[in-house]
Amino acid sequence: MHRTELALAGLVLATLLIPSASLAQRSTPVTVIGQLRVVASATPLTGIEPHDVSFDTQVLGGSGTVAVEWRFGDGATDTGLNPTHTYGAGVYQATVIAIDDEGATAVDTVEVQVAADLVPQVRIAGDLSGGIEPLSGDLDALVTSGNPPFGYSWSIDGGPPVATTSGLSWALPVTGSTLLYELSVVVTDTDGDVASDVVQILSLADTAPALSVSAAPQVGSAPLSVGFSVGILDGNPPLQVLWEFADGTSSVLASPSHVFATPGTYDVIVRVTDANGDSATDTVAISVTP
Ligand SMILES: [Ca+2]
Ligand SMILES: [Ca+2]
Repeated sequence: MHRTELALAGLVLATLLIPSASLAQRSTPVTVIGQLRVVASATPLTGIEPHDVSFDTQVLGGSGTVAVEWRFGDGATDTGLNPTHTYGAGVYQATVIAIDDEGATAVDTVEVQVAADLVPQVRIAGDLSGGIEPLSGDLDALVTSGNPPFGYSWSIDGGPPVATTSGLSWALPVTGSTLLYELSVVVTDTDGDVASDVVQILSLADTAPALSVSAAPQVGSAPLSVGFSVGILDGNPPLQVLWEFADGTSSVLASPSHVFATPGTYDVIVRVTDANGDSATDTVAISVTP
């Protein structure tokens, strides 16, 4: 209720206390003394330690001089109408007591809630595994403790903020180079305490394999046993190797040996496929004589 309304309510109460008959019998105006009332208010009612509260006292009615005393609920007191008080963490019933010259008393109470000052801690969770470019994913800042609400600031490699929410959807640039990125978040709680975390994400350059095949011997009489090998440059591991010997057989060994039983010319093909599907082939001809 607004103070003005409270004051009006007090006046109405005072009017009701006057017997209408006695008013009519008096020939001179009377001084009306309303019932003593007191209204306590405080602001702000909630906060974080150390929490400064301003109190206000509204005294209505009463006879003569009205004295007040605030009891803040933590052992401290004050006799002013508008005291201030600093609280530690806890829930307090702050009470104001008013006493007039005739010993009438009135009491009112406000509750003050003060939270402990906590320091946040933050841990980044989400897509952290890295891999072959282009890379993208989602991260979350998991905050424990601290005083909400929290502010967030994400950055990549110490650059300007890229997001100010608890989550980050990130996409790393395609550079053609293998680079280690640092993604970090700074969390600030409502009273300015700060926490941070950082994660590293490895972005691998996307390369395609390049091959150089070798075989020995490449010519000989049947049955001819040939040893094969392939030199591989680049490509993103793991690499898969497939040899096709042109006689209906194949091998997935890196350096297979193969026996050609029947005379003829065989165009042996080796295909290497990397982790993200890039592939290359090379061939070598084997001549088997009778
Ligand atoms: Ca805090
Ligand atoms: Ca690749």
